[in-house]
Amino acid sequence: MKAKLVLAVLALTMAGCSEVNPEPEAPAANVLELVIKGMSFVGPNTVSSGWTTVRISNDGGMTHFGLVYRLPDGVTAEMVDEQVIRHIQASLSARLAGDAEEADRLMADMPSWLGKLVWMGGPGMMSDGIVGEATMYLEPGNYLVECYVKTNGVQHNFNPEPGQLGMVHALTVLAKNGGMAEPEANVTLELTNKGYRIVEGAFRAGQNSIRARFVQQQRYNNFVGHDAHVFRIEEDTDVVAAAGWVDFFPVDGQQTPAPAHFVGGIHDMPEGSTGYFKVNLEPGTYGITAEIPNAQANGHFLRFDVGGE
Ligand SMILES: [Cu+2]
Repeated sequence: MKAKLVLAVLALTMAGCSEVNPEPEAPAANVLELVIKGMSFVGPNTVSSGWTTVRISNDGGMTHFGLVYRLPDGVTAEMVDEQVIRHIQASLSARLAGDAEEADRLMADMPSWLGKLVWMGGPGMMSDGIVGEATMYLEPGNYLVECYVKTNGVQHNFNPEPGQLGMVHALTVLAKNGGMAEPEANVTLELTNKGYRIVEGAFRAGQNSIRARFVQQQRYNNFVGHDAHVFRIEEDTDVVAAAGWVDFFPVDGQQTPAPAHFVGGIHDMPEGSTGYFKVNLEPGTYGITAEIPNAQANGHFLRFDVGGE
């Protein structure tokens, strides 16, 4: 009798356990992990759709980034390489050689589908040793992850070998939704035509998750738009040089070595969209700047302080 009762109680308790305390389910993660080897991204070429984290570990010895963009139907990585990247590199080489006319001609000679490439975020400027991370909502389709920082007058996305890609990584976002939840954030940053505004929260020491709201967006010189790149301001940092360095268009724009320590950020996204990025910050002073021409004069510069714990 007693044994039966104990068994019954035990059975009830166990049943109760499985109902009240189910195995906790780990939240779904949908992450594309890339590393940098020489002038290439290395990692998978597919990821599930929906909220998607692109995480890039940069221990390649120099500053890089990972712009993510969607290709229109019928446009391949090879077409981007041949008709856009090689033209821009040839233009840069002509300008460095003093032939401004040829440089301008090459920049004007772009395929009609150029305007249909959709910049969809991706990790911003990362100095050596930084892990860049950006999270965007990606629809299924064909994308590229690209870095076009310059070293010795050569863009990282350019490979002098015909038919070979540089820092251009083909990515297929699959129809299957990865089920990842929209990230949380401790800072909400708005990007408008006038610049940046922190509308909620504050930067802190340690890991930060920033919600970037692209309230207004436009293309400058047919290529770049509002984005956010975060750099550390030390006592000896030339802030004007660092804020201006991210401007892609001058021949020495984005030319390594970078004049400051860049800790990450997020690239352009379409007006009305929201993306997230992470930066790990030590106490100190930081600046946020954009890839657009004359970022600081356009208001696209924000200085902020991070206090100790
Ligand atoms: Cu690079």
